[in-house]
Amino acid sequence: MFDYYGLMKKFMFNFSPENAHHIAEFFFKNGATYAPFILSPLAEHFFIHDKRLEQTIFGKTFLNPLGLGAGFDKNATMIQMLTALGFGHIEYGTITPEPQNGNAKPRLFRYVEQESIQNAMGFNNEGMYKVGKRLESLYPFATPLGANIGKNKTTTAENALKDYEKLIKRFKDLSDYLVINISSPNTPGLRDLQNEQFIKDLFVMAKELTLKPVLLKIAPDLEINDALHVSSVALENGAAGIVATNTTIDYSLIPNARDFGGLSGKVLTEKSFVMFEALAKEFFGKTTLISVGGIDSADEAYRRLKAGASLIQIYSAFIFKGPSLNRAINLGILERMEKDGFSHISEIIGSDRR
Ligand code: FMN
Repeated sequence: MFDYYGLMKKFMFNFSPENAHHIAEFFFKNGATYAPFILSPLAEHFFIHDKRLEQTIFGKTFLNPLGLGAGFDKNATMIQMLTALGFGHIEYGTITPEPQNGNAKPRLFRYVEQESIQNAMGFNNEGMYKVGKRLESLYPFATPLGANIGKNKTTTAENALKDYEKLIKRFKDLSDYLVINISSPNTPGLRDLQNEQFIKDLFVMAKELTLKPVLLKIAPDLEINDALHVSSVALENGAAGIVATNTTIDYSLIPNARDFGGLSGKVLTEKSFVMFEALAKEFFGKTTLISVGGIDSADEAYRRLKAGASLIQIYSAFIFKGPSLNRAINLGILERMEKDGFSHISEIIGSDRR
C-alpha cells in the first residue's frame, strides 16, 4: 500500500516538532468538527475491533489494548480523531488546575535516527476549567478516557495535595480513570513527590473523593526498589493501578542529547521494560498494570502484554510511524496469539508471570 504517512512525515518534519504538533492538532480537531464524515472511513481502516482483543477494565469496555499516552492530547481537543486513528483508549492531559504556558521554547526535539524524542514541555495546558468544559459535552465517550493530572509549576510541595484534590473533583466525572502524574521531569520538584508520605496522603484523599480508579504514573529513573516501594504504598492506600513509565532523564542514552527534559521513544524501550517487568513481578494479578515507554511494534507490544500489562500505550512511535502502527500493533497481537494458540487477550496478559 502507498506510504501516505511517509509522505506526510516528510512534509511535517520540515517544521519544528512543536509547530508540527500544532498543525496536526489543527487538522485533527477541525477535521472531526467540520468533516465528521471522514471519521468512519478512517476508523474502518485504522481501528481494529476484534472480540479477541476486547477487555472490561475499570467497568468499561476497551475494544483493543493500545492507547495513546498522556501529553499528545493535552487539552482533550482531538479525542474523536484519535479514536478514528485506532486508539482503544486515550489519556488526555497532563492538566493542571490553572492554565500554564509551560517551559521556554525550544522544548521539544526529535532524534530521527534514534526514533526518539526529548521534551521539556512543562505541562503547557489550558487548565482544568476550560478542558473540563470541553469534556462536559463529550463525556461519556465510547472510547475509554483517562485524565492525567499534575500540579501547577508555581504550587509549592506543601500545597501540592490541594492541586490534586481540585483536579480529581474536576475530572472524576469526566474520565473513566485518572492518573496521578508526579513523574514528569519538567516541573521542578515534582518527582520529589514520589515519596511515601505524599503518596499515602494523596491516595487516601483520592479514595474519599471518588470511586473512579486512580492510578499512579511512575518514572523510569527511580531505583527499582524505590519504585516497588512507592507503588506498594500507592496500592495499599487505594491506587487502582500503575502506569509505567514516563520519560527518562538518562541523557547518556543519546549521544549529544540536551541536558534537560525527558527522553522517550526507542531509546527508552529497554529501560521502561526493565522497570515494568520488575513492577509486574511484584504486582501482576493484584492490580491493573499499564505499560508505556518505547513501544513501537507488535513484538514489543506483545512482550509487554506477556510481562503483565493489561493495556499498553504509545506516544513517540506514533510520531515516527503514524496511525498505521496502531493497526499493525493490534493485527500483530492477533497474529501472534493465533501462532501461540491463545484465543483471547486475557490468556496472553501475564503469561510470562505464570
Ligand atoms: N506524560 C505525562 O504523564 N504527561 C504529559 O503531559 C506528558 N507529556 C509528554 C509530551 C511529550 C512531547 C512526550 C514525547 C511525552 C510526554 N509524556 C507525558 C510521556 C508519555 O506519556 C510517555 O509516558 C513517554 O513518552 C514514553 O512513551 P513513548 O516512548 O511511547 O513516547
